[in-house]
Amino acid sequence: MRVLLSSVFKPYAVDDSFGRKENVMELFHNQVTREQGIFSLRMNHPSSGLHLIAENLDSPALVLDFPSLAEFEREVAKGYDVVGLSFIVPNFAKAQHMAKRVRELSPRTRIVLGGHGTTVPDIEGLIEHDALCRGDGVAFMREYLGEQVDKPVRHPRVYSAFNRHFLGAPLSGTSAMVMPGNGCPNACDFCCTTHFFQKKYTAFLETGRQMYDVLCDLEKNLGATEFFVLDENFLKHRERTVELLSLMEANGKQWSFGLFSSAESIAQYGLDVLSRLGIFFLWIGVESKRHVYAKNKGADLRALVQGLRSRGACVLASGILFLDHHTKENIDEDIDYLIGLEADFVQFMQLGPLPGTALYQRVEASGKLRKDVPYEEWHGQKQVWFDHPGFTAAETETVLRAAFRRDYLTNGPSMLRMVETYLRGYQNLADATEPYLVGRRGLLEQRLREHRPSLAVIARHAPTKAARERARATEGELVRLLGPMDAVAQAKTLAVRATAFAEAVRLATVGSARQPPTQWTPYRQAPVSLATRTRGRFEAAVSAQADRARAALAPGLAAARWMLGGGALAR
Ligand code: B12
Ligand code: SF4
Repeated sequence: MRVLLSSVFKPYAVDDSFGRKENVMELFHNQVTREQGIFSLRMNHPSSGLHLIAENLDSPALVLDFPSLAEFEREVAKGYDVVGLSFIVPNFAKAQHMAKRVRELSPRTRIVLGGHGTTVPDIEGLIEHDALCRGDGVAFMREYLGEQVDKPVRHPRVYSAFNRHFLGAPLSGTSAMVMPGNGCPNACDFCCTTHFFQKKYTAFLETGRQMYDVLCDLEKNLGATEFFVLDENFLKHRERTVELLSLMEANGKQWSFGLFSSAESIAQYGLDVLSRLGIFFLWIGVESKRHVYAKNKGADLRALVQGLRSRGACVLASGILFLDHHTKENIDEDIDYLIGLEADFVQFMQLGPLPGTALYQRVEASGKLRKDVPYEEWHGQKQVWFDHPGFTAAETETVLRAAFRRDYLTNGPSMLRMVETYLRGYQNLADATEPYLVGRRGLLEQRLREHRPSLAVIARHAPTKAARERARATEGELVRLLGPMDAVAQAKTLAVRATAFAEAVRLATVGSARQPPTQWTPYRQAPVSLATRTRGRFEAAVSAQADRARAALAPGLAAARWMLGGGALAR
């Protein structure tokens, strides 16, 4: 059996018959720093679910991530036994087209659909397929291919992010993806993952020891000491975390982690434990001040955010706009609350009834679901797809954008906040003498040194005087603590100034969309040839040049047409 596992095809974040420009294939630029111009943090993440499945099969498999349609079609034409497509609801039209092309190009190939997009109502009749997986794909694909199902799950070796840029300059460092488990038992009504995995948690890595062994493997083979943990509520499982930390300490591992966790889970640990664990990024679902979800009951979220930041852990606070209780008069209460937490990053997401959730059932039953809105627009970053009593769809777009702008103008660029957080963590450990904590301080120093060259650009170009002054004060404090910048750092500062200028020009002319390069990852089969890999890049470069030429010529052509037509065309 030869298996091809593919993500949906690019281009992403453009208006075409398969997608919309707001649906950006990046975490930060899509839903966090999207209004921060040149200060937006840019990076891509691989389709981890596909790697997890591929690693756990016996059959040879190829994971094709971010292909162009042409690359996908050329691969399909090679005649695979099975093609697995992973998609989410807003990428429905892409998956539908890909399945159709598989049928046309290789009729004998069986098509398996997986991922959150499989919850689309009546999908059975909407997308060509032979099998449909709603839930975990590892067990499903093993069974589908006639392989042994109840074997332990092996962890793939995957980088967590690539194509990482800030101010147009590449960011250094290597981080690996870790997937300890799927699902969450908290059952928040709007949440896709809890519903998709039957409101329960399934651990792939059950103990701290298992997780430790996987991290050692990733460190050895990928050179990673920083890990992004793809688990909806990692800290909920205290025993596993505590065992992991004790193994790290016993073996002198100075690893650091980016995590998702809810306030009630975080509350099980003191700040000291979290700082020893080396958390550098923590995503917390704050949701709303007035509508308090069970996971946030009794939590002082501002104190939590500030406590974490004082230990060098950057916080992403996530909030939901257009909940039932929101009106034009009171929505600012939640927006101000989110901004007032002074987190490093703020995500505003529109309430989105997605199939499979309790929220969807409720909205659908009330007759408020907008069935005329195509799935491409069900992404939460433009207009809501249900009738809200307090807002028109167009108003939801304006309010969302204004919320992001207000956070940016009030708290400054997120990257400035992040450097401030690392600085606070460093200062907190200034007097530490215990070797493990001295190591932690060293890591924070390394992060400060990496981001220091950007401070000069922030100090000059941040949107407000207050943010520019904070950047200068931060650099002043760094001079005091670490000394003046050496020649290398100064050269980097000059380079970042140049890339920041180029990035500003790019944003103003070409726009902010960036396409991730195609990733070909073979499992149990020969590497993909250089010719195959470079052909797509060449095609992409040619088409990007053609787009640029079209954009550059457009005003001239329009003027010529107008003159030739005596202005008639302009009317
Ligand atoms: C990483 C991530 C991203 C990355 C995408 C990286 C990539 N290369 O695709 C980024 C940050 C770019 C992103 C963006 C968006 N995302 Co996102 N993202 C996630 C996140 C946090 C993790 C996904 C993941 O890797 N999980 C770990 C793996 C192991 O689980 P999994 O993907 O579910 O895969 C398992 C099963 O689903 C199944 N499976 C998956 N694919 C396949 C394929 C086959 C053939 C089979 C058999 C099985 C199978 O098997 C896997 C192993 O068990 C999830 C939330 C979550 N925790 O799951 C949201 C999530 C998937 N994203 C979501 C959404 C909506 C978006 C955005 C629209 C932004 C937004 N509004 O949240 C954009 C869209 C971007 C775009 N243009 O497509 C929704 C999907 C909702 C839905 N019902 O469709 C989720 C669930 C979050 C949410 N809002 O609740 N996202
Ligand atoms: S705590 Fe987070 S992951 Fe768990 S159900 Fe609620 S929103 Fe989903």
